[in-house]
Amino acid sequence: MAHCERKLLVKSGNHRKMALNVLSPWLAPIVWDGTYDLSILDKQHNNTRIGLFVFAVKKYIRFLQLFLESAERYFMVGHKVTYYVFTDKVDEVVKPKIADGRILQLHSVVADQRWQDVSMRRMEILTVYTKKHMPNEIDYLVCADVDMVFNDHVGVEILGDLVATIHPGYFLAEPQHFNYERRPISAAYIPDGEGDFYYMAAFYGGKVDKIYRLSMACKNGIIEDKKKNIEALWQEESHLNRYLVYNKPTKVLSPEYIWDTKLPHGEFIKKKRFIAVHKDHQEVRN
Ligand code: 48C
Repeated sequence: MAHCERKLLVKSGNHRKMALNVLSPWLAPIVWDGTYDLSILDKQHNNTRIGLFVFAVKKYIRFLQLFLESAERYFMVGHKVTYYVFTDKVDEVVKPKIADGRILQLHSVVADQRWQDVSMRRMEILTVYTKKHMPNEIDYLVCADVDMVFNDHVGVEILGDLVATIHPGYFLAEPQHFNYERRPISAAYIPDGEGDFYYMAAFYGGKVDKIYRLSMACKNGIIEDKKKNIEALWQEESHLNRYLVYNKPTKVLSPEYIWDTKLPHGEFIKKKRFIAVHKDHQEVRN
C-alpha cells in the first residue's frame, strides 16, 4: 500500500493509527514495504554477521524444520548468518541444507515444565550468550518464536541498534487498549498514558550488546516478579514492552514482520513476511 494511502488512513478518524506512519514520534523508521532501497542496504551490510536465535523445546521441536527451511529461503539471503538453536531434543533435530556462509549451532537447554517458563527462559539464555559467545561471532542478533514460518523477504532492512516489531493484533489499537501489564506491583508495569506501540516478543533484535542489556533487564524483572509470586500478563513479552517504553527502539518493524492470517486488517499488510503456524495451543503446550 503506497505511503500516501496509509497517510490518508492515519488522517481519517480520531485514531492515531501511529503504526501506519513511516516514522515514530522519536524519529525511528517504521519499516513498511516500499520505504527502503534494498540494493543500497545490502551493499552497506556486505560483511555484516547476523544471528538468529530460537528455542524449540518439548513439542515445539515439530516447528523447527519448517522454520529453518523457510529461513534458508527468505532470511538474510546472501549474508552471513548463524542460527542459534536451543532445544532439549538435540538428537531429534532434522538439519536442513544450509547455504554457504551460514552456520547452524545446536545447543542443549533444560525443558521447563510450564510453557510460560520455557518462554521466559529465553531471556536468561540470552544474557549468557550475548555476553560470552555472540560478541565474537555476530554483529546483530534477531530473536524469534519457532512456531512461525518465513513467507517473504526478511533482510538487512530490519537491522538496527535496537529493533522491535508491532504486534499484528494491536497495530490499529489505541495505547489504552494495549495488553500491557497494568499492576504496579509487577516489574513489567506500564502506567496509563505511557507507551507507543504494543510490541510482540516473537521477533525482535539489535546489536549484541543492546540485546544483552534488554535480556538482562527482562530476566531481572521476571525474577523480581517471581519473588513476589506473580507473573506478568504476557510473560517476557510484558517485560519487553516495559523495557521498550523507557529504552525506545531505534527501528520499528511493521506487522509485515509478524503476521497471523487469522487476524483482521490483512489488507494493510502487502507483504506477510513472517507468519504464525496455526496450532492447538492446548495440545502443543502440555
Ligand atoms: O520452545 C518452546 N517450547 C514450549 O513448550 C513453549 C515455548 N517455546 C518457545 O517459546 C518457542 O520458541 C515458542 O515460539 C516461544 C513462545 N511463543 C509461543 O508459544 C507462541 N508463538 C505465542
